[in-house]
Amino acid sequence: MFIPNKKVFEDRREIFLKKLGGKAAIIPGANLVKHHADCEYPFRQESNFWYLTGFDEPDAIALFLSHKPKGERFILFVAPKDVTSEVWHGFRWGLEGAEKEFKADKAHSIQELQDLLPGYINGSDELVFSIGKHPLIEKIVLDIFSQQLEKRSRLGIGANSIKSPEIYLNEMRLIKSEFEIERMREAIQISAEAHELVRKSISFKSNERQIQGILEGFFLEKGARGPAYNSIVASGDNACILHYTQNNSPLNKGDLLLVDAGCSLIDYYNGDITRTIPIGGKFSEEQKAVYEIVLSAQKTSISSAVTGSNSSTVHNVALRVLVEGLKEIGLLIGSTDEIIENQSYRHLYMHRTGHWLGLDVHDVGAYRMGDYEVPLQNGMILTVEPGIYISDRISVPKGQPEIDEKWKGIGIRIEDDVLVKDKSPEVLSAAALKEISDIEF
Ligand SMILES: [Mn+2]
Repeated sequence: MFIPNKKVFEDRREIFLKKLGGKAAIIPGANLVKHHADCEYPFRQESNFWYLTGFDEPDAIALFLSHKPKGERFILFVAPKDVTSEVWHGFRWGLEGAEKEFKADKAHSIQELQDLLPGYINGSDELVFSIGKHPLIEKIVLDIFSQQLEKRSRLGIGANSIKSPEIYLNEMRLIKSEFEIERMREAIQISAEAHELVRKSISFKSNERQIQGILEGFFLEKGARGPAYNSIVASGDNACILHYTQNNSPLNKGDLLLVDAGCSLIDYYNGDITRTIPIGGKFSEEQKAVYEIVLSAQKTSISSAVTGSNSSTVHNVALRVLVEGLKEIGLLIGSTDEIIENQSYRHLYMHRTGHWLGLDVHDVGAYRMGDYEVPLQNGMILTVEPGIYISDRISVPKGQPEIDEKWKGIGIRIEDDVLVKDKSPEVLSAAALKEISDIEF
């Protein structure tokens, strides 16, 4: 059974409680979700709840009561021990485990939430709860809040507003601690090795689905929880569908294969890597030309991901190289500035160049606030993933050249996971090779 490093979670709770400054936070965990009939999707804990508790069971709720004295601030409501239920569904920590192993100041059965919650949050001027995300308990929280509002108008006590926990947790989660960076290294290393294994096995495989099997089998083999998100295994023209997950087409030797996949560790840290490789071992002239543009955009973009830069710069740097390259091969015409200004590249490159990566694959944290760009800092981890997707799904913008058939069906993305540092960023996914000389065979 996995018991996470207790100190890590204690430290996080301390920082969170300090940030709350007198408020009472209600942070629900995830519930099981029905797949069909009596079967559920694999359990996936809610990331904020996990980040603060390390508790990996469904139907739990954590309270953080910064208005209470030390020793009464961290309360867990959990599913109680129940022999019959545990025989069917597995071990539970119960109330005692929640206090002993997960360091709750006090644990209760989840059944008691409605009765006990008002007492716990009394005395706090503000509540912290994410509205719209937890339908099972939202009514309980809002009923209590509404009673408190009434009380407040008569007696001057009780909560008078509800704030989002994201205000406090997003900025904590955006900067990764040393502990988290190590966990991310492991998730990303396993993910990178899986991509290497795919390339080495591809000659013996004939369908996208078999590649998915290699990836996800490797994740489990290495002790990960499984894929961090639905693996994208897209050969040929399928690669032009950004979130293609059918993964059931035959592999043709002359095509490219785009694989966007990463694992999630037992404690939910994720890798997110994309590689595009020639199925038959050699790029065609056109495939190579497009690959070189994307690779060059990606490397230039990665080198701009340093302390003090920002995610828009990382995107714009990649975009400029892509546009220049597409002009060179005749798929765009005109001035680079105008093409960018008018977005007349969008039929070939239609997404941003990256995102934060952590407990969520698209991790929390602002990229910009209005006109203000959030500067990159040591300890942030982001993906850098430019691409070019050539198909006739999106019509060519006015003034741009029609696309010659020889280019169609080429979809290329190259994605690495990058740790921001002062001088040069560290590519955590470097074990997955991407140079043409390394991936041709
Ligand atoms: Mn990504």
